[in-house]
Amino acid sequence: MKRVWAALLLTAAALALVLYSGRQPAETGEETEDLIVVGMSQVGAESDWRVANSESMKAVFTEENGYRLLFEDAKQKPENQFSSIRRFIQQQVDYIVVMPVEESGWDSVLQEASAAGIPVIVVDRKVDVQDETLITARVGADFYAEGMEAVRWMEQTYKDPAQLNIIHIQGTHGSTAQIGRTQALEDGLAAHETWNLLTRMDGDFTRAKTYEAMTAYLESCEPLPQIHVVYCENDNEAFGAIQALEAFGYTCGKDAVAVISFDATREALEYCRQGKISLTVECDPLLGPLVEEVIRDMEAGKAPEKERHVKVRAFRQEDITDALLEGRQY
Ligand code: GZL
Ligand code: ZN
Repeated sequence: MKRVWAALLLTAAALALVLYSGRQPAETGEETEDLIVVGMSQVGAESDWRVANSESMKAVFTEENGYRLLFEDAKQKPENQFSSIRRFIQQQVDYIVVMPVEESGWDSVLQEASAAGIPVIVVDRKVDVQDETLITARVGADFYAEGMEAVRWMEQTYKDPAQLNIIHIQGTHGSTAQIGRTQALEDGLAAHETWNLLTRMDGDFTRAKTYEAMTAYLESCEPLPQIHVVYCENDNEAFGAIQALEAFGYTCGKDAVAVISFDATREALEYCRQGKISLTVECDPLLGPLVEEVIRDMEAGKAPEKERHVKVRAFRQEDITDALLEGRQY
């Protein structure tokens, strides 16, 4: 009997605590003492970058830190994100954090979140909505600036080339990372009439898709083209492209095929140290702490910064040292 009394007292105390803090207990099924409930919709697990990004979120939004994290993986399908967010709204979470797959299609579901009074934090890529007030804050990179880092490297590396043959491998169509990195290369092509786009293909940010697409392209070429630059919109595409190129007898590296990639994950830095990747542009995936800062600000009644950009850095072979690799968290 004593245990029953104790349980009753505990529940009453927890309820009092919840009422005191004015936080409506989110209906997450399990009893949530005064944890901040965060509904999180992640793109998927398509790349090394994405895995590091998810780990960074899970490392911050823990019960010890005062959170209950409801983490859902959309398997790169926008429609899965919309249903996740509608679930979060029903569960009356305190915050919605979304890493959007694509920019379009968000207006109605974010209006529903707004009507439910749930702040939405957009992380990494952007959403394209009519009413910007539907987004409380965005934390992520400037993808066009990343692309321009690569275009400037091309300009410095190939001074007035007779003809620079370029293959462009795009990321997930309609994602901000693809849009920004593509725009930079488009601007480079427009600015240099001797830059020649051999072909553009869809790598969807994965190694497998890129390996298939590059293999199919090279099989269609008779004779094999002279390739100077392969512009891959993330590291995993670069790994797939290199595998296919080498299978067709190409050499990737200095004074051969220059492979450019984005993310600067550990494996890409290794490729860069071997010279197989000529330039990899960093896009920091460790965004968990920045997202938490937004939530802490709001919990303290402060208006969070509307837009937080992470820094852009590029790595060439000569930049890769043991110390750099040891210091990397992803
Ligand atoms: C960039 C992120 C991209 C990475 C890819 O911030 O959106 O998605 O560059 C990932 O590796 O798939
Ligand atoms: Zn596509």
